[in-house]
Amino acid sequence: MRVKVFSAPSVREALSRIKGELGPEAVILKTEQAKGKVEITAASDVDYPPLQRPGGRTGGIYDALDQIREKLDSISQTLAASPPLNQSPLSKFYLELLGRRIGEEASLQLINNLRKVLSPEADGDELKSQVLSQLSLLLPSEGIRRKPKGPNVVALIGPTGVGKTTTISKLAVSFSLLEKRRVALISIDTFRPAAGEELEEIAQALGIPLQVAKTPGSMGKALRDFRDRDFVFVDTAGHSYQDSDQISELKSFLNRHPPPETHLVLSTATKPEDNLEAWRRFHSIPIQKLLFTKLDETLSPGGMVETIVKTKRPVSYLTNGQRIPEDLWAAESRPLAEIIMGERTL
Ligand SMILES: Nc1nc2c(ncn2[C@@H]2O[C@H](COP(=O)(O)OP(=O)(O)OP(=O)(O)O)[C@@H](O)[C@H]2O)c(=O)[nH]1
Ligand SMILES: [Mg+2]
Repeated sequence: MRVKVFSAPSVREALSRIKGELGPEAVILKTEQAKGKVEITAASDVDYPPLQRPGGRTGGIYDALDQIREKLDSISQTLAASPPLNQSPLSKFYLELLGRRIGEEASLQLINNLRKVLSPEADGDELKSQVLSQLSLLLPSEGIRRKPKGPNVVALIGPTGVGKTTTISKLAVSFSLLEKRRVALISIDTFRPAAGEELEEIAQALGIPLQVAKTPGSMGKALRDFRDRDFVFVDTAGHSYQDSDQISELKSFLNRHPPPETHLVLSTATKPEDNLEAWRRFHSIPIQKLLFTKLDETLSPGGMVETIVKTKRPVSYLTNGQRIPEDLWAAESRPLAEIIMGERTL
């Protein structure tokens, strides 16, 4: 048996090299990720050619080569004894993960974690339950920070139209009416005239104060005015993430005391690569959590996984509709994994 490690930027490329070098019958023994690369250990049934000793010579280099050959044989046997990925239920499952738009890197990470905990024959119920447990571990969740001594300032930032203002309204209703907390609202309004008016109605209905901050100074004043509140929710006008000037201006508003806990709001109806690009653009502002909206508008919630794994940020809330406040859900890792695997809906 011949065993070789192939390193390539993507699984597809590694597989095509394996096929070219070891032939179509090659068996995948192990798959690993390393610094933006995929390493696949593959084997074929072609044996190492026996060592030719000119004139039957022994000793020195020939004995050393014999030992190396024995070592290689024993490594091959050990690797061959582990379940080959392309014959196990895990290989089918890997394709399922890709079909659920989980992304190559996160899918490989999940498969590798599963290999550590699953017995080789695991299938059916055991596989499903371990998948959900391992996937939950990749999806941290954490609600809004709750310092006993307020105010807890929470800012929602993100691309245009993802649902920031609607989500602020949901949070305001939920915290003030349902939890009976003292809530105030701030709307940062520099880029779009009358952005604050969108929250006026909800503030009036709830009888909670709203201030519109047009400069970083007026943001500071609003925070001082609201220092006796339990929660202050800060709405920001949407930004095209192409515009780095607007993002630095937003940063100067949020660079205040007490520092807001900032949630990046992303729509699940947006492609994962666009969400990751938004993360890169907004990342000059410290971001503590991710908040995903519009779950009702996507058939592939798996796209969230890649963003969560790559940004290493926990998810605070999910939203799945326009109703205030009904369509707001505190994120939890296990139900999130179940949603992604199509085992439940919100
Ligand atoms: N289907 C669906 N629509 C939503 C959800 N959240 C918000 N919306 C809708 O998305 C649209 C935009 O929502 P906004 O809250 O104004 O979005 P925004 O991020 O504040 O937009 P800008 O301030 O312009 O950046 C509105 O029609 C909302 O009703 C959701 O979870 N599901
Ligand atoms: Mg808005």
